[in-house]
Amino acid sequence: MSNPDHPPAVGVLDQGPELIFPPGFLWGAATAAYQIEGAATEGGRTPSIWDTFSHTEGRVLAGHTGDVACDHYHRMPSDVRLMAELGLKSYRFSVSWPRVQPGGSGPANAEGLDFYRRLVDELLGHGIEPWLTLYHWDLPQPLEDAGGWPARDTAGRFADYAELVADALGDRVTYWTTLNEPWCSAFLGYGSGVHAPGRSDGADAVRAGHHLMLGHGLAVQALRASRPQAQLGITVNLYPVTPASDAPADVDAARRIDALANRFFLDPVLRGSYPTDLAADLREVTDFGHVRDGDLAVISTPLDLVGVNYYSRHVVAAPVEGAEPEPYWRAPSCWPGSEDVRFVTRGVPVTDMDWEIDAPGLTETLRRVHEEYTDLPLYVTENGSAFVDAVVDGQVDDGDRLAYFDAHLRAAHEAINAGVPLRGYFAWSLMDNFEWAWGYTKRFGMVWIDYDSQARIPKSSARWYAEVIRRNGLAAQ
Ligand code: IFM
Repeated sequence: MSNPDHPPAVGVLDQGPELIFPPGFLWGAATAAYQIEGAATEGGRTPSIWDTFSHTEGRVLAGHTGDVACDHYHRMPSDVRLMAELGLKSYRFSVSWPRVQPGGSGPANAEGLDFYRRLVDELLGHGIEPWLTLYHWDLPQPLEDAGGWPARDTAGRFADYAELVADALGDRVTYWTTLNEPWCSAFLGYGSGVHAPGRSDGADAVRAGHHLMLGHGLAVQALRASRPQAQLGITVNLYPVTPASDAPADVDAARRIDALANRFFLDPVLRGSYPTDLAADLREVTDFGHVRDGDLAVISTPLDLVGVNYYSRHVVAAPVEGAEPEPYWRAPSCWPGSEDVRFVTRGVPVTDMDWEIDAPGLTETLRRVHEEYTDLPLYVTENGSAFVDAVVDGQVDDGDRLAYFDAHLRAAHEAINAGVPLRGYFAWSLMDNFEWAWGYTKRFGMVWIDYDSQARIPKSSARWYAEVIRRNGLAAQ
């Protein structure tokens, strides 16, 4: 019902009752260190794999790097004020490993940790709950030089780093996620090589995935020991995988991609085992000899929450003669053992990333995690869209992005109605930023960044989101 005290959200017709979320629902926005901080060589920070990769010709579009990014390192207090103006209840950020532990091992860098102490204090001072992600893809370069994630030792280094961050920030941060999207680190970083460190070997990708999860489990154990009150979780990027038809070969293609995209991580972390069909699919790639006794018990160390990042759906089909392999996340090298599966485009609206917009897929994904895997509280730790925005008369009217958020929040609400213990939602992203191999050419932000002047302009989606947060829900259609 339209309520004079609660005016309709910008751009959305208020034709029915509001869709209210549960009390205490954690409304937030997310970013990641390399994508926004800049200050790549300041305060004792040393290079990560993304510094090396982005400075290597031909790796990132237009030669963009994260050297300056959104200059958040220097503008942090005013960025937090902006978050407070939007009414964010929580802010999900990541810690740059090479900023706080240069080189990836040894003592902490006090100056680096101090940046995050100040950030957390600013957030708490504005009543914003800090949500800390330990690893959002910026492995210190010396650890890559020593073998990277395909090397088992990297898992142990990650646990040491987690302990060091917990010592510094554990008294004031409640929510911790270990890894962000280990699929991307493993399969884009070591399989297709479109992400740092740019290596391309199916067996290495599988080993990297295992050691990322091992590092996650070891880090959870270290954090649990030193901070028993902390809420600990992992963030995985999940996709519903749908066969293009009922034909058995298409159904089997969907099973294979689901195993690599979703169950590769969900099963070990939440069930303590690898899916048996995955091992069979990968038999030509690896014998899983890198998995040692006890690893899966560590990987499945109990958690307090699961973070789900959701962007789109995969629709797949069996291979056809002569089909052209497609680029990026459809690249065959992302899918060891399933290189010949075809990704099908349905002709539905897409974002500027060419990702199909599929809000019901969010309901489906959340329900699946809850119904097949866990009763733990779930959080959407990322959801959002890139569109081509423009500043007109000092404003950015991003109706497409606003509609994307609106549809996905409705889908999230539907999941709650279906019994999913969804406790929060983080929009990706607070601000435009360095979109990895796409550099600054893709804008995901609710806040426009002028990369020349570093001016910030909240887009219409930001104003709309502020209103959603204020009323703890949104207008029904
Ligand atoms: O920008 C990324 C983010 O770093 C991880 N999740 C997906 C986003 C959009 O590609």
